[in-house]
Amino acid sequence: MSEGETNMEWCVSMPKVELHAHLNGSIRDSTLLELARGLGEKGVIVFSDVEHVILKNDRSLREVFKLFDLIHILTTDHTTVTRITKEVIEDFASENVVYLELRTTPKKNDSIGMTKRSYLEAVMEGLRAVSTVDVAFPAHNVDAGSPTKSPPVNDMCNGPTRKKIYVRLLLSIDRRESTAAAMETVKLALEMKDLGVVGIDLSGNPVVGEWNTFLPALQFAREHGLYITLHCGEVPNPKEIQAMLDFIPRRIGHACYFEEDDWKKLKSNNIPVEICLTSNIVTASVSSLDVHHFANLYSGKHPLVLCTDDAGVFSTNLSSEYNLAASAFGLGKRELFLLAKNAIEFIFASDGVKQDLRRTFDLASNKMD
Ligand code: 6MZ
Repeated sequence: MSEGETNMEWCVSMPKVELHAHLNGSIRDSTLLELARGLGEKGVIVFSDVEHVILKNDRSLREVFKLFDLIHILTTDHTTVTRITKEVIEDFASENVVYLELRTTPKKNDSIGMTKRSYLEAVMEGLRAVSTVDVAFPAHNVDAGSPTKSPPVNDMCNGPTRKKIYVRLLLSIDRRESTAAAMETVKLALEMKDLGVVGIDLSGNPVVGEWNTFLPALQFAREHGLYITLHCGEVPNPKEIQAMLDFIPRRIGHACYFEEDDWKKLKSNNIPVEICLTSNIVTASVSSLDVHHFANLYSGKHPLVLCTDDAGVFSTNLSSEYNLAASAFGLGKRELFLLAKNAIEFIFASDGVKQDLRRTFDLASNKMD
């Protein structure tokens, strides 16, 4: 592979690993508009009031969480959850994401007979509904999780072979939830552990809720073999950041408002960071890419992975995030490729999947220039 400059086309063609993508944040605008129009016709919402909210590009962190409340009104029924899951997976696969850890908050809505479990089953139905690519997911039986049984993921995905994407699920605890609700999510994740649920995420509006509310459920999850990733330092909250780092999660997301002691703790424990450049800039969690912590972590060889966060909400995709990192931080093809490949080491799936993915990247590297 040459040392040369990258461009968008090259970034799309490179295999990639996505580890921080929220299902309801990754929906196509066209789907959201269609759903909003439908609810408008039924008189549930006023379409003209929400159209511009969906299409708006600049969003503060506060506005993002207001938008999620709207998105949830549009999407939270079983059929729609299945549809958006299918579309989101197809969209990631179409830009050559070869491993996707998709996270979502199981939701309960008595009025439509939705339980956290039935929500998750609707998500799994969406995985099965994907027809344009092969989805490797334990509940499917096509994913053996072993390099001997599963064929290598299609190398550059441009050839005649069908694309294949590994998908694993993380169940999110929303910071608005109680300890009991968080525990219910963890127990559901444990029941579904053999079916492709690999971990727990703590997310939601960072100014809402207390770390101590979620800690018992997170401890329980870890004791029972689930991996944990935490949204950490998305707003300034020194005490919470220290408490989260003391928990030593498997990964954290964001790390925007870290102080010196936090960096020390993060680095000494070698905790990988999920970096979401566009999300951080759009929400003004970081004022500009010139001062983004990516540069310092990257030059210090700290484990990190580029991610989209909410590809729909922030109008981005993973290839754009790599392209952005290349231009903002002066990375060439080889550096970008290694950055993408290295993410394999921080995934929550089995060693067999990791080996298969390493092979995919090695095959691709011979073909990329
Ligand atoms: C914190 C976020 C987030 O779970 O309904 N979410 N939490 N920070 C962010 N940065 C912008 N982006 C998304 O997907 C949407 C939910 O993911 C969390 C929020 O809880 C949001 O409601 P699901 O599929």
